Amino acid sequence: MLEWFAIDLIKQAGEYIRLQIDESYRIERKTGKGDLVTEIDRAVEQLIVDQIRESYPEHHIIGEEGISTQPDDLSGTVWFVDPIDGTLNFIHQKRMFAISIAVMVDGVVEYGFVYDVMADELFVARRGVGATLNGRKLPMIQEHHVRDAFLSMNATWVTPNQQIAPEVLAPIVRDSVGTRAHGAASLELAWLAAGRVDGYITMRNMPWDYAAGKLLVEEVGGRVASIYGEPVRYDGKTSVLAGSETFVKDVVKHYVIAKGATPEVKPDLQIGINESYDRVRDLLVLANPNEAMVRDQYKAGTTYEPCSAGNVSGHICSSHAASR
Ligand code: 2AM
Ligand code: CA
Repeated sequence: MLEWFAIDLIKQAGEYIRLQIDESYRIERKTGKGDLVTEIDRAVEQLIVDQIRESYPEHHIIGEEGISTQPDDLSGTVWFVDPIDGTLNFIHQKRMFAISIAVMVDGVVEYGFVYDVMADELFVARRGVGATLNGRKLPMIQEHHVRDAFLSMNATWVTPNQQIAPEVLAPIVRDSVGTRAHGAASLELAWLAAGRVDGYITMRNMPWDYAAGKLLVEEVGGRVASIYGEPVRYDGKTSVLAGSETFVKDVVKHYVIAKGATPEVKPDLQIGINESYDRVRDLLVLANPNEAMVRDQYKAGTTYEPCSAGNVSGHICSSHAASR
């Protein structure tokens, strides 16, 4: 049965991580100094993907490290796999990271598994049946307003960032009982389901970060939405606002909407066609100091310019690219 297969798999993967955690391993940067991947992340994803493929060859797998071919859509059975959620915690703290696996069938998440590897705590959710922690059923969560909530939220979102104006979320930090930054979305959602925190907010998660944790929260009566109160999407990056129904409504109504923040006004990226060489000259020369060559390439192809909040933030030439 799928549930036992997944539990066995996640425990095996956890055992592998525990054996490797004190060994030396390669670390690579992905998008920045805080976005890292280790060879352990990749090895764990490979272990999980191999076993799913062997037992369920017709299923699709969407893994953070992209070991398997990504499906074109979410039809059929899709596994969302994050081999190590909280890679920075794994590297620096050697604790507070999780393996997160969710199983979606025809667009609906049916199972969620979050395994806190070092604490040996396995959270399991089955849609419509409930959520458990190491086999014990989790009770329904308590209702909270922001003023009596203990929150999990990274400091990133109350400093200048690309996703939201800091003044939207800073009052939540001020008004709540306390805020902690735990750094592993799946665990923060699992802890919410277990009543250890009363809310979780992030502006940037991918489906493998939250799909399993979201079902855990929903199975104990909580709600998971975007920061604007919309359903979260499974086809790309999204904000995540999770807590009791009261908490989610309070945040959306009294903080997000009250500040006039909507998905339409948040900084967005628009890509237009560049029609003035002078507008992009400096950036082009930054990428290739040979201006004669740059000018030839510019004339020969099409140049696109991404704009964020009205400012040119980079350029893409048909024959080469540079950005800042
Ligand atoms: P990760 O460790 O698997 O990358 C940290 O606040 C949480 O956000 C972690 O769950 C982390 O997952 C996730 N995260 C970090 N960088 C991210 C990014 N660029 N996009 C989506 N999720 C990210
Ligand atoms: Ca990860």
